[in-house]
Amino acid sequence: MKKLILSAVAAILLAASPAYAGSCPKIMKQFDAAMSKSSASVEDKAKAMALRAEGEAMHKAGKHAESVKALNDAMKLIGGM
Ligand SMILES: [Cu+2]
Repeated sequence: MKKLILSAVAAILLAASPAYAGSCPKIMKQFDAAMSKSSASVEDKAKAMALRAEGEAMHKAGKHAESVKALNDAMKLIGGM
């Protein structure tokens, strides 16, 4: 059931992709603020930084849904959400 909801959410995100164009920079800013306060391990921070870079690259490539997902994953790693 949870999987079903998640794939429905993913489908909506993909369909609404252009509407997310402005979300990525917002999340990146939130991430940078959260990173400076994060007490996550060095390892998790490194993983989060890699995901953030990936998210930024995908944002620039116009893949906003994927970008938002990577950035949110990065936020989770550093306890930012
Ligand atoms: Cu974007």
